[in-house]
Amino acid sequence: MRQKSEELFRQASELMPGGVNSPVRAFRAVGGEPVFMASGRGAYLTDVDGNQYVDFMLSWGPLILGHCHPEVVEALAAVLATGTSFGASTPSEVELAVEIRNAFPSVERVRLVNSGTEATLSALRLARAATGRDKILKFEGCYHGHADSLLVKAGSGVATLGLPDSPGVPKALAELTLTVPYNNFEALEEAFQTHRNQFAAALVEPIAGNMGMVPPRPRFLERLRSLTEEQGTVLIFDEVITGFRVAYGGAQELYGIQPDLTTLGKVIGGGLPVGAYGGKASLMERVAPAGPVYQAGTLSGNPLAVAAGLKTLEILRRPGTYARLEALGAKLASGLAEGATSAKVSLTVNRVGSMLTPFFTAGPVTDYASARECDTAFFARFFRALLDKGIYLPPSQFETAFVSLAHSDEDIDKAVRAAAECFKEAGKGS
Ligand code: KE4
Repeated sequence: MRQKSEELFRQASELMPGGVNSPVRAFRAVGGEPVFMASGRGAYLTDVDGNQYVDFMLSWGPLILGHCHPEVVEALAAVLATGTSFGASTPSEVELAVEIRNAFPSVERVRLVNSGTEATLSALRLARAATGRDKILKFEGCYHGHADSLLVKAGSGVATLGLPDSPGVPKALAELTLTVPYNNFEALEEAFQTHRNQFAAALVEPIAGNMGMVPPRPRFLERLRSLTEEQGTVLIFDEVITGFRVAYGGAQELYGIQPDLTTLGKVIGGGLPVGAYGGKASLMERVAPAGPVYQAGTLSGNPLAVAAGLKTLEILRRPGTYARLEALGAKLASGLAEGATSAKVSLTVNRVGSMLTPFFTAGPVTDYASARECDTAFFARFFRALLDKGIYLPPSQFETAFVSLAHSDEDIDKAVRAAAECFKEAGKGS
């Protein structure tokens, strides 16, 4: 079934930690061995053994147009003919900065980097420099890349400072990060009372995607915005997933809230390595060489990534794209929910637009604690059964699935039919 993948995984396991270049790809949350991919086209992946899958993982979010969109491939080919990297400014970087600013009015200045991690760590450094403060606030279950200050788990009490969430993170640094439950108003108020006027930044996924998909409670983001305003804390919206995904202007367009800084990634690179951070000119003008806050990158603004991103955004600006993404997302979510109900499986499907998560719990799922109530063993069986039927979900209960403009109604119908069978199969136990 997947002999070549298995052989490649054996080789990879002797060459790379866990046999992968990013942990979640290793399938440890779902069992079995990772599938090695040979190609992607539209909504489909083909693995090295020739098995085809309808892809709902979409490279963890970037491929909102699906794989190898012909116009994106054409744009990349045109750039390839002129060079791949110059380490110097290019006209296309200016174009992408204009498009980002047009889509995100809060982003008066922007800096392109090479990953979401780079974007968030740079935004935090800038917030600390601008406020002269060291403490930061983040939310349990939100992930912002692997910067030391962000690999921190909640301390013992809600308002106590953080503990390292990975070996190698200095305790002294972790103690500067406070982690509170997402969507928890009381914890938010307590944090800002206990550490009044001490937070340099509050960093949040305005729609969480890394505990599975969890939308903000009504008025939660508004309260966070007013508390940060009152106390001179830099509000950073991590829109690496949601930027250009849930709306062309991201979650801040959807909810009408302007953060001080925004981080972006994924979609703006169209599948190539990219990240960005930006916001108020009064903040961003502190970034080198305009100001003293240092940040740099050999491949920042890389012409290939910028070309793929520009073409992706151009296509997203065409009429009807977000209505189509909404319709596909709604069709998948309702199909999964109906299948679970008829199979008598406890399922809560959270969705905003084209990002969704089927949580194997009665729900509701509003934060990390309720997400952890999920029957992850059931999810693992469901994932593997779906995979064998040619449907590729993200290999973890605590990740977000996506649909793209390349998915057809038939693709969704196929996934819903397969899921209906897999609810029953997975329900029969391991
Ligand atoms: P990267 O450094 O992986 O480009 O971006 C980090 C990041 C920042 N902010 C948010 C909201 C993110 O979701 C991410 C990365 N997302 C994960 C999956 N949820 C990437 C997949 C992986 O780690 O392999």
